Amino acid sequence: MSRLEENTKEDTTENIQEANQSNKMNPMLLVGIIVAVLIIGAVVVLGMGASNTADSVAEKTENTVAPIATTQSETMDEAAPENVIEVEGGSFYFKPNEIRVKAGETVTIKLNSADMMHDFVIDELDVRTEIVQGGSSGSVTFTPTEPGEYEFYCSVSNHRAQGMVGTLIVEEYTLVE
Ligand SMILES: [Cu+2]
Repeated sequence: MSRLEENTKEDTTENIQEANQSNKMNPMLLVGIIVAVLIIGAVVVLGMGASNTADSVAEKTENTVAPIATTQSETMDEAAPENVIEVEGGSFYFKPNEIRVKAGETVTIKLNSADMMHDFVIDELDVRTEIVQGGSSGSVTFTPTEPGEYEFYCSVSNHRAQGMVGTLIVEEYTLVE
């Protein structure tokens, strides 16, 4: 056997040993990489899971909130533009002191206080605004069903006796085409 051949043989052996070593190293590296990937993957999945949960919570919150907002705006749209009757309350009067509405129609009475505290009350119809301060206003929405005349008054102190009274006239509902 020539020397060259021996060298080649040694080289080959070394190469095989190196290959064996690297084959031994690779599994450890692979395990390390797999563990790292699993950890990263778990973190990513958990992160996505968490954000998905947050998203769905946000969606649920929106879904819960939205209908209320819609209902409120619908209610205001129905009541606000057409059937609001503004009444001024002062010491000691209502202006106007005669209000006409139609039976079956929803009406909002908006009481604007010109001075001090007043409210707007109709006992028979269970109608009552909050007591409002001078310069501010309060309202009550109701639907009278029985035609007739109803007294409204201010229930603060002795305002009713001093003249804070008026008449709500509920007229028979008639179809207008
Ligand atoms: Cu009053």
